Amino acid sequence: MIEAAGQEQSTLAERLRAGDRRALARAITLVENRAQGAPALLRELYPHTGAAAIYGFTGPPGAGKSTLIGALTKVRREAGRSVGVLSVDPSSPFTHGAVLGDRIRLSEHFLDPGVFIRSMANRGALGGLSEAALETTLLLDAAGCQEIFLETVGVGQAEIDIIDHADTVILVLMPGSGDSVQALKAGVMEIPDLIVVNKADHPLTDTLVREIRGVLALGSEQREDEWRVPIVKTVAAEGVGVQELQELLAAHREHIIERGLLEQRRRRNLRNEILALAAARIRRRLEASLAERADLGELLDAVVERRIDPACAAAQLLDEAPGG
Ligand SMILES: Nc1nc2c(ncn2[C@@H]2O[C@H](COP(=O)(O)OP(=O)(O)OP(=O)(O)O)[C@@H](O)[C@H]2O)c(=O)[nH]1
Ligand SMILES: [Mg+2]
Repeated sequence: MIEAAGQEQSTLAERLRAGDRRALARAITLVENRAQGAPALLRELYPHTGAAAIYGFTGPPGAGKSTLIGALTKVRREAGRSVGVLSVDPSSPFTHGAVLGDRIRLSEHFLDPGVFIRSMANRGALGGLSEAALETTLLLDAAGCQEIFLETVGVGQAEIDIIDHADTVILVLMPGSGDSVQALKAGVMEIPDLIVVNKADHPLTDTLVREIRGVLALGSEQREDEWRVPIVKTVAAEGVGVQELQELLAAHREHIIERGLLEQRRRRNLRNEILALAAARIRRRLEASLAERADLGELLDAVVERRIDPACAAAQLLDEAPGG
């Protein structure tokens, strides 16, 4: 039985590596559902990943991320590159909305065998959405997608985790995105590698560009990678500015490869991922051990009755001294 399951996994991995779309779709579902075979599949495929160029697009709802990715996909397909798209929506409990939006925005690519599109929402990924997104990115990479576009909505913490899997981070804003500019200014979000002001057909476009310039000027001395963050104006729905954006993405990639920064960045991201996975394991282990501890109820009573403070209780759970 175990033998048979192993054999089936290796067949799936082989089919996936050969570019079989159904195998890829099935593998992603396994990963999303944390199915039993998923870890072995990822273990087998991991040595065959790392070749894809990964671009992460983030920004407020409706800014035009999907439309831009659709337009870029077209440009990259014309250059003969294969493309994978993963849209992640941490705010939505359902995948259906995202799928529907993508279907419209990316519809012209649906029949192209060189393009693979997938959406993922909170509901879809048991456990960590960020983990499922990373694993799906690895699957797309192993399946031979040369360019991977990750899309995630918002500028909060969960989104940033997902975008951390990217080599190049693109923030997409539209006129009226004042909140996002504030988030940048306040340091809620790290300064991205490129900023797109989409819907540049709107009269308030230049006001937004000026605001962004102001924020970028504040932090420019601190940037260690010597990359000047470009602001690109686009009208994604009409393809305006998309070629320029493509050229800047290529320039950024060249910049980070030439200086060894790509390797450095991936190393940093992988370090964070290992830590996050280890932390999740410790948490699961802790929760399992708590279920078996009889004194937990008493300890909780003591905290509820204000005899012990929560920090001391936590230390006690771990059999540590209360000091730290
Ligand atoms: N006027 C104008 N509309 C645009 C432009 N680009 C996209 N849109 C429209 O804006 C709406 C949202 O575009 P999407 O590409 O779905 O935006 P998104 O950022 O992916 O949205 P979410 O995934 O829901 O966060 C759609 O109706 C697009 O047709 C543009 O440059 N100008
Ligand atoms: Mg979208």
